[in-house]
Amino acid sequence: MYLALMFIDRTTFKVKAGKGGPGSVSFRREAYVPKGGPDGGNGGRGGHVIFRVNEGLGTLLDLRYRHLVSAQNGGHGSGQKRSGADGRDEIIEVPPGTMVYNQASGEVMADLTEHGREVIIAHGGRGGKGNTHFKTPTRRAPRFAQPGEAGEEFDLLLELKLIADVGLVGLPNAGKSTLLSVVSAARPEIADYPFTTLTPKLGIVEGPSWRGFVMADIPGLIEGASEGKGLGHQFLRHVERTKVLCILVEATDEEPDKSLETLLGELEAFNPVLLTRPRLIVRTKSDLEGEPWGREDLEISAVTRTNIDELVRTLTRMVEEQAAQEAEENQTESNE
Ligand SMILES: Nc1nc2c(ncn2[C@@H]2O[C@H](COP(=O)(O)OP(=O)(O)OP(=O)(O)O)[C@@H](O)[C@H]2O)c(=O)[nH]1
Ligand SMILES: [Mg+2]
Repeated sequence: MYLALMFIDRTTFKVKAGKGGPGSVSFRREAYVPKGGPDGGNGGRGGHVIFRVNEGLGTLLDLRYRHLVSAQNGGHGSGQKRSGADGRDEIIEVPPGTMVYNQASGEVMADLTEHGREVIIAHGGRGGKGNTHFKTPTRRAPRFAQPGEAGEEFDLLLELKLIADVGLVGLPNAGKSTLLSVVSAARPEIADYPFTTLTPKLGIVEGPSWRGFVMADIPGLIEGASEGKGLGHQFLRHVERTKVLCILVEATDEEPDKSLETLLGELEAFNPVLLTRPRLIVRTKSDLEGEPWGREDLEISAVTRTNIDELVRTLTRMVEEQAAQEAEENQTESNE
């Protein structure tokens, strides 16, 4: 059942580890030593492409614009047995829960869960051996060295399962789907009649902070929803898992108090814990005429984009605060 509200964030790009540096062909040149032996050093290793889990990230948004991630090549070996420098590793940070697939084979290359964990996804090529390495009693002056090996290269597919952070709650026609469509890339159906939305839709909202959050548009709730009336009921259980509720009441609603009571009543009847969730009361369609109300935290219009940035900022802050609080509670629980 929860699957319906699960949303899969996906992105693809190519990773290319660095090539190993070539080994050097070199001979000692010293005064009074007529024929110096070989002294060519090894090439350095190519840089790896490494993935690191960062629990501060919530989506794959930051990676969406990358097409190729490549690490540095290893340095050349040189005379006096000097090794080339290793290429710099390239580190990509991903949120916990990221699955990394090889796009060509479909094979799972990594399943990244714990914060701080690092995995080498593409290994840098080994540096070539310098000619010093090839010296033998019968071959005192090898005039060759190894080239560096190529780094690994893969086309990757990353997937992350997301659960909604913010649930939009409102009567049918309140403007939930319209709001989702202006703050995210999601394209829910929008129409001037109730029950347009039949199944929940999710979208990723790019907020002011780099984390972003996931917003769920659920079918409108009506009185009796908690007992199974209308369409909202079966989806109320998804709202149970969101961090923040965003309650929408439209400006043209002639009985906004009654609507708000209905919505809160349905949430409570379904699960009283929902009333303890942080919530933001938003009056929608502020571009339309309506009686002044006063119980809203914010007035918005999706059509004129009034206060949309403010709404996103506020919700981002609320999601972050709630996430911190939940993390703290989990911590206390695990210490008990
Ligand atoms: N004037 C105005 N109309 C809006 C605004 N937001 C939404 N609407 C209109 O209100 C109607 C309902 O919008 P939806 O976004 O489909 O409403 P919903 O809450 O998703 O409705 P259901 O899915 O049926 O529960 C549509 O005709 C929208 O164009 C707004 O800010 N201003
Ligand atoms: Mg809708």
